[in-house]
Amino acid sequence: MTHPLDIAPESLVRIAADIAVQAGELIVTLRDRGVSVAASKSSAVDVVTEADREAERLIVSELRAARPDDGILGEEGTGIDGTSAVTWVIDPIDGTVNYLYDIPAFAVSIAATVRDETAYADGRRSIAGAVFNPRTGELFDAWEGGGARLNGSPIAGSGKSDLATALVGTGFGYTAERRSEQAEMVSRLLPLARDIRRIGSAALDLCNLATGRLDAYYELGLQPWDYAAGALIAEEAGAAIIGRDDTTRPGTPFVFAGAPAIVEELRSVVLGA
Ligand code: LIP
Repeated sequence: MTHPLDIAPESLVRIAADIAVQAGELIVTLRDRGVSVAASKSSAVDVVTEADREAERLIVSELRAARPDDGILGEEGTGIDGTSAVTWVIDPIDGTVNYLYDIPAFAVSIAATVRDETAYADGRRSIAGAVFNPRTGELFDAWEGGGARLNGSPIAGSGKSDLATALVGTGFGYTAERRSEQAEMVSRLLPLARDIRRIGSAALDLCNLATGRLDAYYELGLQPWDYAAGALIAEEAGAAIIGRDDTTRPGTPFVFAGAPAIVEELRSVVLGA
């Protein structure tokens, strides 16, 4: 497929996958030596570790070597303007609290994105992405129009058609005010869905949606690095991803993702519409 930007997305996904595996191997090595909080961000429980920072340095170095003209946006502060059409959006450890507690649900997320004001709220569209869970060895990847894979094998979402029997993933922010708002949302949903799962990594939530381990997922307040790769993987596996209303693009304001038959009902229930 010749991409209109004369970029071969399938070549980018290989770069994302290879570097995600390298960074994944680094973060588990560091974890096994012992980890501590290096700093906090939006609140005392919104933490960053030295491993986050070291992994981001590795990812940036490898991306710069592979594609020196591209831009890079990283969760831990990297902001490089490129001269090509591609900006890499990276989360060196998505599921940082799980990493801190060594709960095996954290991942390296790397996405190649292009400008597109019609796609996500941050004005980008992912054209290739990889999410790697180094504890499970699961590597999820996708490129635009190329489908989604888990360890090289094609994956597809559940195609669930009723919310009442749907398993729904979600997550909660790091401030008390945001969590109070999210508690009201989940209290509306709980009586109307099979159950919820709070796994603690948006990237893995979206990849679980892509494999059918979840039927839907929503979250308020994600950052582009949380969803950039996972959302592409979920879309390429057949999920629909929408914003808080029909005129708002998905992204930081809201991500509602799921089997196409239930995603709008999920939004209505969560928002109390
Ligand atoms: C996390 C997300 C998760 C969300 C957490 C946090 P981090 O990202 O992946 O879905 O519920 O509050 O934002 O901070 O681990 O990179």
